Amino acid sequence: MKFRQLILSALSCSLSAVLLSGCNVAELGTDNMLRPPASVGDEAEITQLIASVADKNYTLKYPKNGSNRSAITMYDLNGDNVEEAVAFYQNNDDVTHIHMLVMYSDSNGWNISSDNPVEAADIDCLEFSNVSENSSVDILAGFSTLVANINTLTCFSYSDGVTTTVEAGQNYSGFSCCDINGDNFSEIITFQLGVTDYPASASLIDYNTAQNKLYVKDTVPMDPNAVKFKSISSARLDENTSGIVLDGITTTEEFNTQIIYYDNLKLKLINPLYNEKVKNFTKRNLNVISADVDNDGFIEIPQVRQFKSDNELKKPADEIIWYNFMPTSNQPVEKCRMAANSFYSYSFIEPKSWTSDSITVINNPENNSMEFFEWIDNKLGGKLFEIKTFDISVWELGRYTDTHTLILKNEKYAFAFSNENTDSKLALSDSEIKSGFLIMNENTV
Ligand SMILES: [Ca+2]
Ligand SMILES: [Ca+2]
Ligand SMILES: [Ca+2]
Repeated sequence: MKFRQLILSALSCSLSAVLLSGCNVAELGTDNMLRPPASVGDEAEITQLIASVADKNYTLKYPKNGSNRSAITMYDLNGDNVEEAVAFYQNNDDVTHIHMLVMYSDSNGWNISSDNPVEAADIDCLEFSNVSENSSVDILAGFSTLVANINTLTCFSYSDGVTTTVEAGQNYSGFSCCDINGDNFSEIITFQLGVTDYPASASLIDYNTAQNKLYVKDTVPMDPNAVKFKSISSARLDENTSGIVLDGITTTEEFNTQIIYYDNLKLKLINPLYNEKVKNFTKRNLNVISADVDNDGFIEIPQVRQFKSDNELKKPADEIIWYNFMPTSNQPVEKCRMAANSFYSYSFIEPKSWTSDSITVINNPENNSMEFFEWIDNKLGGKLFEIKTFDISVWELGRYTDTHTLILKNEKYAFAFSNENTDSKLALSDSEIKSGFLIMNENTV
């Protein structure tokens, strides 16, 4: 099924959008994706080492989710600038276990640190994060069970060639790591989609040093209607608070956003946008995900509504209103508004001078255009300008350069505007129109 979907392009305009890194991100990779693969020599030696510990017939296993999707992942666990290797395999005679191998290299070549068989149907994901509050980065491996959306968390700590098991075993559908309480060590936030006997919830998993184990510090209910997460990103919510922002797809194929953060005073995990009795204001049909749209380091969450029209033949465009969510005020704070054209995947950032409901935007599919009007006393007022999409071959013929001014073009389309230059106080200059234009990426679900 194809949804109308808009994802802001990070490379598009002055207003760029990028999912924050710094913490693990579920769907979109972090720097480990950019890491070069092991040298051919290393890889051959590692492969040989796996074959030496596995049965004669074995299969390499690949994590299905997360940013590390290889059977062999290189990562410097102990910070000595030499990478260790983590690999997954299954002996063909024992399909009830997946083995996780930790390997390290020294002057003699590659060695096994540990071979950990885990009872599991498959490997869900592999992340690296310092949760055990020592000098090494821990290995967090999630294993699938036979029940969909129920995975099991495992944690391993590596130091000087030795891998130790950190007691874990929590169930989850997805998880993300970030320093959610500001103590400079990562915690794990697990998400459970609603499954029989497992209510939809988020849990804060912390580390108990004395017992060397992960434990559930707090749990908060989540929206049971979210059946899948489109995007999970750890992000700064305000100066003092980091949280996890989740864009979910609901049973009715709508989208909504939930925010999970930790209140250090109440010592509680909070999901402020979910309340069983109150509609989540981010519920939307348009597939647009949370992002730092103005590149100021704080994530924005989208609300989508339609512009107004006084005429059935003039279909209003979608408007995306972006909010910051500040835990201190526990209120969404409006950041900026955009008129969105999901068909041609672009949007227009409304200038601050346009107060709420002072303008409206109409989609004109016959003309391939989005038309901007004054909105006065609940009626369409004067036209301010239009943005029109031309097939690039048509634009290159040059027939429209008298009426329209090019904003940008790509291999497929030319985007151009025609400014009415009225004396309306809402009118924009040509350069203001150009700078408000933003290309978005289109994807399919
Ligand atoms: Ca190392
Ligand atoms: Ca922390
Ligand atoms: Ca921002």
